[in-house]
Amino acid sequence: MKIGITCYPTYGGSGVVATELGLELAQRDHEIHFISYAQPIRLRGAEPNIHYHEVEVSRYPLFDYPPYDLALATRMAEVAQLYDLDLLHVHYAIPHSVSAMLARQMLASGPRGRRLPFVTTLHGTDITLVGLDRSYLGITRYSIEQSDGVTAISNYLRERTQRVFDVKNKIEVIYNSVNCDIYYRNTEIAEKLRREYAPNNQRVLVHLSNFRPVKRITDVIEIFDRVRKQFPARLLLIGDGPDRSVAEWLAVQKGIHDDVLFLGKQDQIYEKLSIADIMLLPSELESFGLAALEAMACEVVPISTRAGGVPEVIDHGISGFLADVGDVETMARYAIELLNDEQKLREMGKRARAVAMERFCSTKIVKQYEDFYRRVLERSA
Ligand code: GMT
Repeated sequence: MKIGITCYPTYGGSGVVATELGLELAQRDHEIHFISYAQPIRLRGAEPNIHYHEVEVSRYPLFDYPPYDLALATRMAEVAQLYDLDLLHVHYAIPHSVSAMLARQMLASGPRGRRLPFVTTLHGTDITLVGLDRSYLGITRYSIEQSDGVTAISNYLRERTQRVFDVKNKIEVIYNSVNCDIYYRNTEIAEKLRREYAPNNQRVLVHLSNFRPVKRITDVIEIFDRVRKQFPARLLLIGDGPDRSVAEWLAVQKGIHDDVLFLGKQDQIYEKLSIADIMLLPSELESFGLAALEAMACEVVPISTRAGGVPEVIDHGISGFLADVGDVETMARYAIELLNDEQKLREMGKRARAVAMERFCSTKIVKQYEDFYRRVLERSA
């Protein structure tokens, strides 16, 4: 198949999922065309069967708000025409599904009157936060209903979309995935990184996100502070975003800032995960929690919240721990208990990897997307 993929190319789980899916599809001999305003961050250089088409957004003095969605629609239609795409797959509804809908209309009314179906994958914040804003609600619902196929990354997100948006079309759940060949506990790399990040054999806790309020970064610091009172430990904070300075200040106030390492945005996250014992993800809401899954694949035990789709990823007490949102005492207790029992920590880490491989391995999930695309193409033939 020839597939156009659009996503947010910078940091964010939806862009990661879209890019990894594109890479996986390309390896299975599909021709993949990424269409976006920048090259997706996890594209690993020149890859066979992968093409990237940049969307240029012209700026004019009259445009206080450059219309990216229109430039994107135009580019989608052009690329589809030039490369004879079979379908578009957009990740994140706003504005990508609206642009895809316009591209489909443009091609249908063009000289060849060709049909270009599009699939929308809902990731979470496009529905739970942004989509519910009244300025976007109507168009989000409309573009979902207009999609030729809709997928959601968890049962939680499917139900929530159906309930809140009252959309009539069927939403299929296809879980997020992780590349288990790249994400594994790499002991060779870990040895080198340990010298850098935990030279005195400290315990390593990790958090990975875009530091938005929904991630509750200050809870991460609170949990770490409690753990740090019991063991020599280091906290690796990977990512960046609006709540970084609040977290920095809290770490300073608690006198633990020397052990809280703000690493900023990072590539090759799997390397850092290889030295971690525990991943802290105390979010207010996660439709899935890709960061927890990536940790699990690297045998890092996730401690997270019973929020949104997280319980579909982490089995409490088996492949990680779950607590109520804001309950930092319980999350710290789970971490301390685990770090006190090396055998339990390692066994749970291994179980976490086994779950990642059995249920969320990208080689399995990519087949579900292929199958979904085929059904969409058959329906729209
Ligand atoms: O969590 C974010 O802030 C980023 C956001 C995104 O759209 O990129 O993440 C959402 O999609 C990820 C990939 O599907 C999911 O793993 C995250 O759980 C989801 N975030 C939320 O629901 C808050």
